[in-house]
Amino acid sequence: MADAKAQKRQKFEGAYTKLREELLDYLRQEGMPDDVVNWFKRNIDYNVRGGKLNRGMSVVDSVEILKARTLDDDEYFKAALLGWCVEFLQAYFLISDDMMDQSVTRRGQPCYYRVEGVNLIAINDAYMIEGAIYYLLKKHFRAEPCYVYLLDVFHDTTFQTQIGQLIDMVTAPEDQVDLSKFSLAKHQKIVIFKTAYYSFYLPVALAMYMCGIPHSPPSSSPSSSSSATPPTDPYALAESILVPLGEYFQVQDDFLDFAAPPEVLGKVGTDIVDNKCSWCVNTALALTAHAPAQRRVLDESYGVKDRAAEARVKALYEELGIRERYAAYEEGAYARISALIETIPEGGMDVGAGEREGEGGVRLRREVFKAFLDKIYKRQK
Ligand code: GPP
Ligand code: MG
Ligand code: MG
Ligand code: MG
Repeated sequence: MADAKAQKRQKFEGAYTKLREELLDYLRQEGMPDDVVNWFKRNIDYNVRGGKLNRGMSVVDSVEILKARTLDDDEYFKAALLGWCVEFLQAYFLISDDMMDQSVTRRGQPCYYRVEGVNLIAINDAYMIEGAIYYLLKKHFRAEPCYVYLLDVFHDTTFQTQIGQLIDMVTAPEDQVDLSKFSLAKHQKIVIFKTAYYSFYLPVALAMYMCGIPHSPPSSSPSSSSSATPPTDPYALAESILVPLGEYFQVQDDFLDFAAPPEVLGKVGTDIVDNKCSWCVNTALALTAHAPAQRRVLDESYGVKDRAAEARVKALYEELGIRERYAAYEEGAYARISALIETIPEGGMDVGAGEREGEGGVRLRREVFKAFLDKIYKRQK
């Protein structure tokens, strides 16, 4: 089992080596000096690989589920390319975010802008990683009918993530604690825009476009926009499931930052000390709305760079029963998302996309979404 997972990752990493060569070849063909080519190589190696690769590999998984068969070599490479483009997008975000947050480490090594000799060149390096996405898409998809949709979805999710980053920066500046700016409603906006679109919707939408799933024309009946009726457009349907899933994932991330033992989580949580607009503090704020003494603990100790202050906030979280609140949230989220997934017919939704001769057409299947939900439900790290 663990072996199969390692093999899958290795195969995915094989595609990276090929894509990196294509990018470096382009620079060489344009006559770039060796030190420039080597700088770019170090940039992408440092920033794009070495993450968990969950987002990227989920594009491949989704294409396999949609086609309901093993991919041939060309299909695999194309799906992996789209997956790597998601990883490139994430690398571009994280380099920039670490500069804005003045963070020190990422993935167990110094943040890229802190590497000797990099500093503000990291800004251009982040832009170049973004530029590489469009170079690779053009090279491999320009002649395909889905090309314009791939461009659109990358542009749209990039802008959504930038909006999410802005709400985050404005709501929770690290050096200026003001808990009156926080609320669960704002938290929801931040996590949906900053995380859910690019981490959950983007990989699945890319897989769907690659499989040739068309948009359905907007329905003329006004009732279709009511929340009781699932969207008829397959992309709107996917979004209606994946955005709540992404939101659940981030609430979990916030909870684990406070509650998971560091030896299990693989890092020490810093949300309290860093004044993060986390689900935990927003829940605590809601619970202490009529308890001034407990609220004072938050006002005096949240976002304070001091271990004792952090311990006081953690003790208050325990007193308020944040663990039990989270357990209830998790059950509710699981039930809600399962119900959304079940709006897809059991044998899959007919999306009118053709397949190779002799094979069944592509259908939008529950398994695409279940695969995500099962990976996340009750995760400990
Ligand atoms: C990380 O959030 C930030 C993003 C995923 C989006 C950044 C978007 C940009 C347009 C730059 P974080 O700062 O809350 O998390 P971490 O702890 O990983 O730094
Ligand atoms: Mg950050
Ligand atoms: Mg940030
Ligand atoms: Mg976190």
